[in-house]
Amino acid sequence: MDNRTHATNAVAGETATVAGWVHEIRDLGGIAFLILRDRTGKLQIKFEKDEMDDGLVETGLGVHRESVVAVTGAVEEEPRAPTGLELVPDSVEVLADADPELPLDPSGKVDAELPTRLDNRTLDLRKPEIKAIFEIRSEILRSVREYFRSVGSTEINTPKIVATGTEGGTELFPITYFGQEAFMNQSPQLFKQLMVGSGLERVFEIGPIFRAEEHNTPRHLNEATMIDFESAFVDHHEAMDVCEGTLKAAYEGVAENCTEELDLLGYDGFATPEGDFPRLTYEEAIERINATGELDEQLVWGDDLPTEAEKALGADVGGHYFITDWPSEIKPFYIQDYDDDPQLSKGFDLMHPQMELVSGGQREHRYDELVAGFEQQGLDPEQFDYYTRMFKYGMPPHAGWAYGVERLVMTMLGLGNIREAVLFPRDRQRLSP
Ligand code: AMO
Repeated sequence: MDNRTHATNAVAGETATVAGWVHEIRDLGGIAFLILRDRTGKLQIKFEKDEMDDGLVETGLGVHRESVVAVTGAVEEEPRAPTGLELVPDSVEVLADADPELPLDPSGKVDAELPTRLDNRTLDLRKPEIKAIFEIRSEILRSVREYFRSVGSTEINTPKIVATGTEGGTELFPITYFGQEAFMNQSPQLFKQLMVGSGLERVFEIGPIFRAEEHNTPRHLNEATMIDFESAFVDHHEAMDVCEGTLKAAYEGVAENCTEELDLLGYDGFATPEGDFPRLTYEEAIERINATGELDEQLVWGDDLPTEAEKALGADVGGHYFITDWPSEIKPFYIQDYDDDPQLSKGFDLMHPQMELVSGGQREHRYDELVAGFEQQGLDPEQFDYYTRMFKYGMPPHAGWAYGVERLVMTMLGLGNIREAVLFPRDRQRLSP
């Protein structure tokens, strides 16, 4: 299929065909270099003008930057070349010429603003340090899948076009489905729960979710990728154990398999989280936040945590941690409350010092309590009949959670904007490309 030699696999003494992009042409007079770049790195191609065929020199040096070329020739050792090797060409073929006016400079010498980069993502990802983010994202997903399989979880795919929302009405994107109102799904929540009652028992899904978030922030997207997990016969504490294991597996996979990418991103010692993550109750969390004195107004029981509160607590804790036992009122209808204190829920969040990464909890699996929960939150249980009905036919106790993949990438790599962690972001301003 692709039988070229990659730039960094060239071996001195052999004849090789390399193919890739013209990163740069350096003309020193009698001698000139074409720096060829492919996904593995760069290779110097040497042109000695007086000693080589004129046509060959003209083609090799006349080509515009970022054109795609295939070059065949002898690979030689050259200590002065950046990689210690260079290729002396016998033939140069231009496979795709590039316009001399580039919308951004993939060599990175000229900085481009984020919107320009996102408009020209193809060129943006020719920069090794940008490509590295997506190699790492891919490794995170690989490690997470492997971890899920190791704990006996089956990968599922659930519909993205749905009749009802699950996470609150205002965030829904409506669409028309053959003349009927439908929505883009905000979360696989109800489907993954239905599957713990099926023969599968323990499932995960990695897929897109859609939210009509009004706010345009550095950590919200209107289309994101979620890693969802749900398991029968576990409680919220065991679900947190799997959540913590997943996060550690992702960091370990990256530490082990992405050393070059971490180097490119300037990491000097990439720290994988160690030890058990602290589990603070919501009550302890607000006490600690209030004690930092960072907030203008003290938080009271029942308040959701504003961004400044998350940051103050994150700085205080100094690593990943869970917040458990949230007030029932600020958690969704599917989260179970404590029987001895219905104000308190078995919902939890996994926090990075900078932001929330995961929400989850023990679910209400008892039919009557579930339907009562719908009514308490002002939802019509009739609309969710396809879901509640299955709770009449043997729904085991279960718990689960969901990560936002982009937030995981963003916090792992210290990216300032969530858009850096997604190829083609969807936000209030951006619907194309
Ligand atoms: P929640 O709504 O908290 O929970 O979402 C789970 C995680 O997904 C990420 N996330 C987002 N990332 C980027 N842009 C967004 N607009 C966005 N919205 C959410 C966050 C968040 O922590 N069904 C529950 C999960 C469960 O209980 O299993 C849910 O969707 O990292």
